[in-house]
Amino acid sequence: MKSQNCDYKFCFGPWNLSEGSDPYGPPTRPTQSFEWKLRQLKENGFDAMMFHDDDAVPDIDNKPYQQILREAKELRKWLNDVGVAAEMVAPRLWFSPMTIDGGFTSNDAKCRKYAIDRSLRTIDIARILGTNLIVLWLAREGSYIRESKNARKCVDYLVQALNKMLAYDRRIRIAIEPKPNEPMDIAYVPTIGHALALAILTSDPKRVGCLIESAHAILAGLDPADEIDFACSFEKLWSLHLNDQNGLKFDQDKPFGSVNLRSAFNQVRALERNGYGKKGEYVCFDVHPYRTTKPENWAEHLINSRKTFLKLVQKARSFDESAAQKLIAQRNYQALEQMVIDHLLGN
Ligand code: GLO
Ligand code: MG
Repeated sequence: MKSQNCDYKFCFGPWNLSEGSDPYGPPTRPTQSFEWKLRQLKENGFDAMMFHDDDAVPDIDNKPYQQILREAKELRKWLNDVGVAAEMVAPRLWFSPMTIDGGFTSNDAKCRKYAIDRSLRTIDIARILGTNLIVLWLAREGSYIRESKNARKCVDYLVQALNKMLAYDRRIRIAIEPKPNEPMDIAYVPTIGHALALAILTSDPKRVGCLIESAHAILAGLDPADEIDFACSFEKLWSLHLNDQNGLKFDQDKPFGSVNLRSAFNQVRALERNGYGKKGEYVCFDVHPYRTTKPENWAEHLINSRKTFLKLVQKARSFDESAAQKLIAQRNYQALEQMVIDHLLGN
């Protein structure tokens, strides 16, 4: 089902209704059930939910295979009943003690096997939830201490893991979500360029694409709109985490457009010109409520991100393209810039 008044479909994940803990303090809001989160999603006009494997099947590492399948089926029924789709499933390869030194690129062969096995369970869950999209945020694939790992070998390990996943189910597509740092000092797949280059090394490059998160591009010193155009040039942008980020610091996951409205406008323009969403792709907001947010305002960062996005779609569609083209032909970029500012300010 599409949201009203717009051609885009929207989603978020259960973790986007986080409870306010940070590395320096405990939660600031009470724990909420998955049912409550699903209700927030539905009531606020979203169409789908993103899942980590253990959002779908909690405590997945301690459950037998048949039980994992059974619980995934129960969840599918629940989602069908409330009319919510599953956008993707992502293996959470960064919580378990087996992934302390990396998932696919751990120095320990047993740990690498754990990461692959768990990713195959993720595929089982995705199949049951009715999505063929597997998202890989390669959180711990990198190093804190450069000499502790062999980066050349790690590229091979990543390719081997992707190949195992691709062979396990011929229908899945893998979207790599690059991020340059945090939790690692430096990640092995920091940008969209790296993700798409890695795809070429796999056994089925057509089924390996990417997911852009605005904040991750900014953390890599890149422009999210240009990253969108780049990925779309390869027809590889299969999902999107819109948010915002105030410069080079910890991953902030701020509401979309809250730091840099002009950059948000340019991201929406890039999506519009590439026809993002026309093949069923979702606009997801990977945003977090502030630690200070009161329980009664819990979902507002999501509601506001969607609201800003929809307003920017209108701004992108009402931008006077022919006036812009005239200024471009005259090389009058100063006037072009002011035209954009006036347009955003509503003058
Ligand atoms: C963290 C990532 C994270 C992923 C999610 C899906 O920085 O953005 O939120 O998007 O785990 O894999
Ligand atoms: Mg993300």
